[in-house]
Amino acid sequence: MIKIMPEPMPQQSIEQIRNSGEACINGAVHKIRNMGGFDFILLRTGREVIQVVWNRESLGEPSCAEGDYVRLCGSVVPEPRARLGFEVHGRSIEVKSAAAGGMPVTINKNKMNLHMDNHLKYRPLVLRNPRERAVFKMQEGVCRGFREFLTSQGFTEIHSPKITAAGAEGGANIFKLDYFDKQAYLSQSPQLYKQAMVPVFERVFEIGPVFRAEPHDTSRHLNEYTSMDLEMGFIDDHTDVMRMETAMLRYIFSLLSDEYAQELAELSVELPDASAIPSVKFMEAKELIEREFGRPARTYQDFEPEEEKLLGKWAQQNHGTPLVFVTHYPHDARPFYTMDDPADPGYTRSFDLLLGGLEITSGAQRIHDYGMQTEKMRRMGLDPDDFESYLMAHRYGMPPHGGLGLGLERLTMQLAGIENVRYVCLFPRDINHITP
Ligand code: AMO
Repeated sequence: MIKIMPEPMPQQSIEQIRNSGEACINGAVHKIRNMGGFDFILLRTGREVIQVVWNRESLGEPSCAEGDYVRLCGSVVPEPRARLGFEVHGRSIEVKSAAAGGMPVTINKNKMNLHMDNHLKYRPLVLRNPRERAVFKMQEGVCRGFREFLTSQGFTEIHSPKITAAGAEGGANIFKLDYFDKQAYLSQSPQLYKQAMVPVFERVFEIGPVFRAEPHDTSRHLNEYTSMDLEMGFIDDHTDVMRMETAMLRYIFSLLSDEYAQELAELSVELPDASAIPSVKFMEAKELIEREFGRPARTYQDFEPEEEKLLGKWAQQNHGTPLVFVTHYPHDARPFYTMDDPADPGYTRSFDLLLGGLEITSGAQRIHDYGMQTEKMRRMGLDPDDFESYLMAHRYGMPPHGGLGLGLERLTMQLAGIENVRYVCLFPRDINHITP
């Protein structure tokens, strides 16, 4: 017999609960506060914490304990003093799943305040804390905004392989993998694949994991992070990509303020102004850091973290935004696929975006010409034969193109003002953690 699946199981929205006289709500018993004749039961649902009044005098003691997962029924009553503007006067509680007592961490306070070791060890429990989970609800909004905006601009979503035969970004920070009898690697970036897809779709994007074998134990490096990548054809230069990123960020911020206001409030997030993002060239940035802050450059390879912080400060003081683009990185500082700037020898048509003094994006115009790409590879000591499938796109024609990679966790940590990238990753992978 053919079975047609019925409608999916509905989930009650907070608006439905607010507007209903009577409601039965699924949730966790977040906290029970005995007030004498009655209890306040805080019921934690998938996104909210609902205040329930349990009248001990008429109903007896509530038949549940903190941590239990329950179905609680009662009447919904307007209450201006409750955070949601209403409360539920409880009538019955059915325990669906009882929790073992003695939870190793206390999740029902405002801030967790745990040592990082314990915070990460008990991650599956810690994430139940409303403030902790708000970070990840907001992060959902960031990904949604990225996807919705780019889809509206004609980008196609792709999924590139994470097992690869060569590194995309160069350098030693690549994880090796036993792959049957061959050497394989974990993907450092969808870079080469997103470029290969430009001749197919013209505009593509991907949100996916990337792996970096960096042995750093810093507050801004993970060994697995989520990269939000885009790549677009028929650009004139890298500034077209920068304009796309600016518009995309504005979309994300407006989506966050419209649909994630409660998480922004929970985390005290003030969204940055992305209406006009200043842009400086790499060498100008080095000069302005020395001029404005009296800190002479010690290297011209890249920025030191302290220099990035000062640039963020400069943007805030002079342009009223924590966002700043830096363009034209030196040739040596960028990977082989980056287009050199014909007008500025030694420098590239590349950019980074900094937010609050931390790099959140790298991007560039890429080389689309076969001869130019193989010549640059050789100049950088790479063997074009190792990149045969990548160069296939170049040999048989691809439009001028460029794109960017935006670190989801870096953006989240800067928006939420969280000082360590591990706290904005559900289950972080760093040099010391591969569990939970
Ligand atoms: P890049 O290597 O600069 O460029 O990475 C792009 C962005 O990814 C984030 N990021 C990280 N986040 C957490 N932990 C790390 N270890 C880490 N490393 C990088 C940063 C960074 O700006 N293919 C190019 C992008 C492109 O040109 O399209 C690339 O991957 O936010």
